[in-house]
Amino acid sequence: MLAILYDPDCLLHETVEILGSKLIPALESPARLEAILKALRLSEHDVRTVQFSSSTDEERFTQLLSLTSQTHKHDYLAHLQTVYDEWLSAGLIEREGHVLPECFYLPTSTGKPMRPPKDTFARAGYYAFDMSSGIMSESYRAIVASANLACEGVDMLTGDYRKRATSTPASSDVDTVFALCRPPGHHCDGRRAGGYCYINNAALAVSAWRASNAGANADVNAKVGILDIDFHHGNGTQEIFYSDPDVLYVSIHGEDEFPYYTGAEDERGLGVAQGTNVNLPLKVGSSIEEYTEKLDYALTKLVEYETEFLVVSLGFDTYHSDPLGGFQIHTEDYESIAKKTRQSLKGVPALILLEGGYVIEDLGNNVLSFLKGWKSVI
Ligand code: Q9C
Ligand code: ZN
Repeated sequence: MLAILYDPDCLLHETVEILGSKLIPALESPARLEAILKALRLSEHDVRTVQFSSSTDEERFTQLLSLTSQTHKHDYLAHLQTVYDEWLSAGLIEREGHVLPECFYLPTSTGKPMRPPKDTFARAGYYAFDMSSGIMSESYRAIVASANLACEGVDMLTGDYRKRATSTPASSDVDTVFALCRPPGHHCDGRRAGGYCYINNAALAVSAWRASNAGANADVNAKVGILDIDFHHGNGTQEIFYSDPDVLYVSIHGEDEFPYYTGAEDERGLGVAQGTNVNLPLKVGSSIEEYTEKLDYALTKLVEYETEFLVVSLGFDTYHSDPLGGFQIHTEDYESIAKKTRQSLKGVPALILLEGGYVIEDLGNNVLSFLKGWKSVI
């Protein structure tokens, strides 16, 4: 059974970005999630609403922060939580303003350790790698809600959900969870936001899954496969697991596209993790046939690895008319992509995390198409 998770707090984050020299509403907008929800509700899909509040569910919040801190540095997480208020009290922005970076961290040859600048204004650049990761009044609430959905998804898959929930039917038969995460996660690493991402939801899911295994006296190092099919390379996820042999990261993405400095085929993992990072860059303009070749190879890798838990970083910016993408992929193709994926990894518990996808009008149908393909495999 497939369950879909949503938290209304994920709608609260609404920031701006720079296009050319103009400040515009960020393409990663609440309207994306609203469009998906609308399509799901008009169809037969049952969406489970999780309303997480850090003030009422303190225990959960503590657990979430502790799992997140396995990936993200404490000072980075504190920055996400406080920078908006600090800018506001310093008079740098008005209430409806957005924190955007000015100067990024400069690597130097001085041998001095990295340290955050004393200046509040400057700090935004220390904790980001681009200008598509603005922070407004409600961003932190949405970031936490999005991260929590990834954890709730893992809980459902591992059965912890049964212990926590009282009114929901037994969920032991849930083998796939689709978490409607917003903001997305695959671009941010341990200490930097970027590409609309703040907390790496995929990495958090891995931590949650390992914690649950540890609690159940199961293999903590059991193999996790991450299939990243957002149009963009998941530089953050790659970075986080680059030396980890227990996670196989496989990504199909636009060649030489954002985030520009990562995603090449020769990035294969380090040391004992050599071979557990697989990048499959694909030329802009590629057809579904060319895409499918890469997908087949990606799936072969995940099967060979003997993936025990699958995380799918799912972006719909591979869509033909996406403003940030460049593949020739159409609505019906998501059905075959999902079907192939599920067929290859049938029976493996799967957590699907929403990443990008920016054509609001077609996003709902693309999601429905993907779900149709996934559910067709039984
Ligand atoms: N001014 C994801 O798809 N650059 N992130 C936007 C437009 C950032 C994409 C440039 C693209 C980030 C999750
Ligand atoms: Zn993307």
